Amino acid sequence: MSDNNLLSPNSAPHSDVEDIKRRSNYLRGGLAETLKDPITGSIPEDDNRLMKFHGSYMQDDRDLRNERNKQKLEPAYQFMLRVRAAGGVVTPPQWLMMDRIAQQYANGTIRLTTRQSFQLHGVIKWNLKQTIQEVNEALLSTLAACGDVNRNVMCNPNPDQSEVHAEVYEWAARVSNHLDPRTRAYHEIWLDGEKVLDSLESDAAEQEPIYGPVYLPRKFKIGIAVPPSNDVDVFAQDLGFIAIIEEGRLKGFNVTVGGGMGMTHGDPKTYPQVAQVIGFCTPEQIIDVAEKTVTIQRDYGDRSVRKHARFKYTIDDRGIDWFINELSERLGWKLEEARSYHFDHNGDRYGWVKGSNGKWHFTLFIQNGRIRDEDHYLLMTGLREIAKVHTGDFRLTPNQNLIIGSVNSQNKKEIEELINEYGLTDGIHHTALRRNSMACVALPTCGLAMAESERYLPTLLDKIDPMLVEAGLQDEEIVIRMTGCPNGCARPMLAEIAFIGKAPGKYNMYLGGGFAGNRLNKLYKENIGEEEILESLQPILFHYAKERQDSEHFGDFVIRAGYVKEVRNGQEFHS
Ligand code: SRM
Ligand code: SF4
Repeated sequence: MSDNNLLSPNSAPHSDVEDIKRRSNYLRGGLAETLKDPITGSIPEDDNRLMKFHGSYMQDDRDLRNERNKQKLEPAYQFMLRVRAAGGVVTPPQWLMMDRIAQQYANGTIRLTTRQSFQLHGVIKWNLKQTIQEVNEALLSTLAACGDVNRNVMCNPNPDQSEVHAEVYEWAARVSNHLDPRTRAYHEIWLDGEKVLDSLESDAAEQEPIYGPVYLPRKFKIGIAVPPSNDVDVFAQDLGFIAIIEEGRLKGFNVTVGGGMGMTHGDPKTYPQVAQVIGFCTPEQIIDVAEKTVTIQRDYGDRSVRKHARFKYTIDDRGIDWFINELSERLGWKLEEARSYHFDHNGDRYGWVKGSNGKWHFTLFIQNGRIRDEDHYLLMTGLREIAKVHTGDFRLTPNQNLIIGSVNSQNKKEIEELINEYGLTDGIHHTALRRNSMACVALPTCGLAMAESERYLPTLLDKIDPMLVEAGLQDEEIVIRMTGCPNGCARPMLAEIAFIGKAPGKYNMYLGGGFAGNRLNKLYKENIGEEEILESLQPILFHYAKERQDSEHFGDFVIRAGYVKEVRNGQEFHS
C-alpha cells in the first residue's frame, strides 16, 4: 500500500486531529503515562482524542457541573466505555461480566446502543485499565468502538431466524474483523502487552495495512440488512449491504453508500443523507468491497474540516459515478446491477419467534436501551438471573432492545418463568408508538447534548399515549425518535415523528420519515417546548386516524396531507 493517506488529494491544511493522529505513533500518544497521573481525574485533550479509538470518551456529570464550578472543584470527570460485538451477539457469561463491571466500576447501569454495542458510564480514570482488561478477559473489546475507524458492524440480530440470517451474521463478523485496527497500542496500553514499536518511521503497511498512520478522516459505519427488515437502518450507514435471498439462499448483497445522520442546526452545508444503492456483489466479494470503500474514504475524505469529513460528503462532492469508477478500479472488477428487494419496517419485532434450528428467541422491550433496577422493575436483576441459566445467547438489537436468543425448548419454560417473575416485557401493554421509540443518551453524560432525550422521551410519551388511545391509534406502528442534539445518534432523521434538541426543554419537530427507514423527515416546527409539541401533534394524529388510507403509514400521510414536503435526499433537508 502506498502511504497515500499522508498525501491526501485534499490539499487544504489538515485539522488538528489529523496532527494528533499522525504524531500518536499508531494511537499510543501519551496515554500510558497520562493514565497514571494521580493529580487529576481528567486527561489532556490530545490523549482524549486518541482514547476514542480505544473505545472511551472523557465526560463529566453535567448535572453536577454548575455546583462543582461554584465550589471551585474540577468537573466530575468520568469516562464512558463502549464495548462492541459485531451484530450485537454475546454469550451469557459475557452478559454476566458486563453486569458485574457495570456494578463494580461504572454507574450500575448498562446502556444498549443504537449500533448494538454496550455503553458503561461513570468509570473513573483510575479504574479504566482494570475495566478494559476485564472486558477483554471476557473476549469482548472496546478497540475501535469510537474514533476515526470502522465502528461496530451492524447486522440483523436474529442469526438463527433462518440459515440465511446465520450466514449473513457470519459475513458481518468477518467484515468487522477484517477492518479492525491492527495497532499493538491497545494491547500495550491496556493489556500490558509487550511494547513492539517505537518509531514513527515504521512501515505503515505492516502496522495498519488498511488505515495507515492517520487512520480515516472521520468515523465510518457499516450495516447489513436482511429484508424485509431494515432494523439496521441501512440507509443511514456510510456503507450498507442488503442481503439478497432467492429461493431461500443467500445470493449476495446490494451495496449502498453515502448515508449518515449528523448535521448542525442552521448550517445547510451539513445535512443527513440517505445512502444510494449502487450495485450487487456476491457474498465472497463483500470483504473486498468493504475494504476498498474504506480506502477510498481514507484517501479522498476531507481531512481539513471535520464537520465535512464524513463519507456522505465525499460522495456528494465528487458524485456517485466518480465513486463507482474508483471502486471498480480498486476492485479490478465491476459490481453487478442491483437486485430487487423490499423493506417493510425498521423497528424490532417483539416476543417469541421460533428459529429455523428449532430454537426460540424472545425480543424484550427495553425503554431506550437502559438496563437498570428500579424500585418496581428489577430489569437488571432479572436479566442477570436469566443469564445464569441461559444456554443460548443475547443479541442487542439496532433499536436498543434485547433478544434472549437461541433458547432450547427444554430451557424455554424456565426462562419464561423468570421473564414473568421479574415482569420483563415484550412491550405488548405499551402503545405501538412507544414500542417503536428510541432516544439517544444525551444528559447528563453526553457533552454535546443541548436538551434531554433518554430521560425525557418516556415522560413525553406518557402524555402522547392518551391522545393515541382517544384517536384509536394505540396499536398503530408509528416510529418516533428523539435526540438531544442534531448529531443524530438515535437516527431521528429517519423517523416518522422526531424531536431534535435545540436548548433545554426545546426541540425541533420533524415529520414524514419513511416507516421502513427509507426517507428522511422534514422540519415541521422549530424550537418548541412540551406544550406546543402536544398541541401540534394532537390534531395531526386525529386527522391521520380519520383520513388515512388503507395501510397508509403516518410518515406517508403527513406528506399526502400537506403537513410537510417529501424529502428525496439530504440536500433538500434544510430547504
Ligand atoms: Fe453518536 C457523538 C452516543 C450512535 C452520530 N454519540 C456521540 C457521543 C460520543 C458524544 C461525544 O462525541 O462526546 C455520544 C456519547 C453519549 C453518552 O454519554 O453516552 C454518542 N451515538 C451514541 C449512542 C450511544 C446513542 C444511543 O443512545 O445509543 C450510539 C452508540 C453507537 C455505537 O454503539 O457505536 C450512537 N451516533 C450514533 C448514530 C447512529 C448510528 O450510527 O447508526 C449516529 C448517526 C449516524 C451517523 O454517524 O451519521 C451518531 N454521534 C454521532 C455524531 C455526528 C457525526 C457526524 O456525522 O457529524 C457525533 C458527534 C461527532 O462525532 O462529532 C456523535
Ligand atoms: Fe449526545 Fe447528540 Fe448523540 Fe444525543 S444525539 S447522544 S445529545 S451527541
